[in-house]
Order: sequence, then C-alpha cells, then structure tokens
Amino acid sequence: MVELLLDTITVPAFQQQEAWIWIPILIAVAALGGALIAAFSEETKTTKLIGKSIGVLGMIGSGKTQFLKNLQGEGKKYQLEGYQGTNKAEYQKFTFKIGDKHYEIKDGIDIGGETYNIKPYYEKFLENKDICIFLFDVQKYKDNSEYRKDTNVRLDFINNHVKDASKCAIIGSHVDKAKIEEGQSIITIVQKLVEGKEYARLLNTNFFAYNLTSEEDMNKLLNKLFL
Ligand SMILES: Nc1nc2c(ncn2[C@@H]2O[C@H](COP(=O)(O)OP(=O)(O)O)[C@@H](O)[C@H]2O)c(=O)[nH]1
Ligand SMILES: [Mg+2]
Repeated sequence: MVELLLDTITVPAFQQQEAWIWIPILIAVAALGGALIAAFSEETKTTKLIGKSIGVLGMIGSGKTQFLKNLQGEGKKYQLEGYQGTNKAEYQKFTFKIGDKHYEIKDGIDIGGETYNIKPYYEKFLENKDICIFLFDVQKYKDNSEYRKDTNVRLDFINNHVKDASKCAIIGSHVDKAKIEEGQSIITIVQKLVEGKEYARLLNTNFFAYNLTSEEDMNKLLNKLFL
C-alpha cells in the first residue's frame, strides 16, 4: 500500500536537481563547522610571584625538565637531546637569577601515578616553599578524561596549600599540540572543565597555556611571573 503510494508521487525535474546540488553543499558546511585549528598560546591575568623559594611540581611528561632546563638557559641543548619524560627523574636544586632577583629552585623527584603516594608527597613538598609552579599537558587534559582526573587530584592538593595567587602559577604546556575550534580559547575550555570546583580559582590567575619549547613563550612566561 505504502509502496504503491510512493510510486505514484512524481517530483518535478527541477526540484530533483535542486536536491542534488544541496547535498555536497551541506557536507561542506558540516565539515567546516567541525574543523579544528591549532590552539594559540594565551594566559589569564597574571601577578608577580612573591617569595624566595620555588617548588616545581607536575604531571609526568608535562615539561618540568624542559622548564627547569629553560631556567638554567639550557633549553635549546636539552631539546636537541630528544629526551622523553621519565618517572624516575630527580632534579637538583639550583639558583635562578632574573633581573636583580634570585630564587632558589628546590630539588625534587618525579613521582608516579599512585594517588596515595602523591598526597603526602605534595603536602610535604609544598610545606617549605614560598612559591609553587605546577605543570600539566593541556592537550592531554582537554582530550583525555583519565589524565584530567589525575591532574585535578593534584590541583586539589595544591589548592589546599596555596593562600593567594602570588604564590602559585599553573602552566598548561603543549598548547601547540592542542586542537580547538576556530574562535575558541583553550583557557576558557579548561576553565569550563573545572567549573564549580574549589581548585578552579587556581586557573583564574597565573594560568598559562604555553609551548615550553618556544623561546617566545618562555620569555613571556618569565616576564609575567618574575620581572
Ligand atoms: N611540543 C611541546 N613539547 C614540549 C612542551 N613542553 C615539553 N615538551 C617536550 O615534552 C617532552 C617531555 O618533557 P619533560 O620536560 O621531559 O617532562 P617531565 O616528565 O615533566 O620532566 C620533552 O621532549 C619536552 O621537550 C611543549 O609545550 N610543547
Ligand atoms: Mg623530568
């Protein structure tokens, strides 16, 4: 019965032609709407970090060693070695001089993924440092919910120890690898992901989505935090 009805419907030739024209146009529009572009480096409002001693914490592979080598002026050399992140790395304390300021960068270790290890380690580590710098990979944070969860656990620990924004900076590294839709902001995307959480405040000030292998980004970072 239905088939019979459909068979009897006749469509004028010009209307059929119109429909065919629209199909590729609709596909093109859909493809354009979903097109992703490389995220750009950006930061929230910033404040100078106040204090003498700095503790650097962060996710494995987030760029801690890259960042520390950059501070020591070895960024380029380090990059050429093609070093990959490891969970066994330790780093030595050193003095970082910028302008007429001196900071003591405290020694530390990269600790693994087990959350029960992290809480006591983070608490002890943060106890005797004026300033905390925390790094995570912003591309992984956006695209990988497990990674995001692990990062949030650490942000929560840090939030409990940090009194005000001048004591803390959060660096979302690997921004050059993140893909976003045109007109979006990676900072806003991350802020939306933590909406309502207490540690969200850590991402309102001194939060940088940067490429740590870029000299320009690194200079901007040091300028905004220290000079
Ligand atoms: N493309 C890109 N690579 C980065 C960035 N930050 C760090 N890396 C690289 O990522 C790798 C892991 O970084 P690393 O400093 O060893 O991480 P760690 O485990 O936190 O010490 C190294 O090859 C770095 O050069 C970034 O912002 N963009
Ligand atoms: Mg390292």
